[in-house]
Amino acid sequence: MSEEKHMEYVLKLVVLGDAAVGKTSLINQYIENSFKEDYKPTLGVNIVTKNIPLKSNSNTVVRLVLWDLAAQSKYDLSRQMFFQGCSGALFVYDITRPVSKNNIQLKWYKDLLKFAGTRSAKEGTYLLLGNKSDLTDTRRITREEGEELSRELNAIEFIETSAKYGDNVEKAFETLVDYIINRPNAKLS
Ligand code: G3D
Ligand code: MG
Repeated sequence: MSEEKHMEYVLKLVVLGDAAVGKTSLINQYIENSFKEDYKPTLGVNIVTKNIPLKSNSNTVVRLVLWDLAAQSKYDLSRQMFFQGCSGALFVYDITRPVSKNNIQLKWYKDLLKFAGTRSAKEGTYLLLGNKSDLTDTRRITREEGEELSRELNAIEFIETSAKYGDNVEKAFETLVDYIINRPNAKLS
């Protein structure tokens, strides 16, 4: 009996966006009950992992390591560490709060450039998410405005999500993972 070769990739993804846009809710919705949480108070981050089988190869497992800023993070001190070794990012804004969208450009994208390096930014290994799509009555940012920002940032894709109801949540994470795994010269460890 021949032994099957088992492969495991480890992918670190960072989730970026203003407080209360729904970063933790998106991760919890995606991870469901299978999550392992490892809160590092000194870094101000939650690190959760999830193993996902690769659709194209059943012997290959991708271990996702998701880094999420805690609410009261001393983030300014640990940014370098936050971005170290990351393969991709999810930028999240709240469709009811224009300030949270403006800060993607003013703050979060700049941080990615600064701390993850221009190479990573140029390769565009990140998605833009407009979260809370269920809040139709209080929406203040149109889908078109989200798409426009996504083009400006050269993001892989723009997706509206509802972490509350799960709409497009799996799609968002898997679009990013598929892109990273399948692109040429994938930087995986
Ligand atoms: P953060 O991790 O980015 O700081 P959280 O954000 O995940 O803690 O979410 C902040 C608040 O927004 C939470 O409400 C959460 O339930 C809510 N929220 C997150 N995603 C959605 C969504 O898709 N739709 C709606 N309607 N609400 C969402 P509370 O009241 O617990 O502070
Ligand atoms: Mg949070």
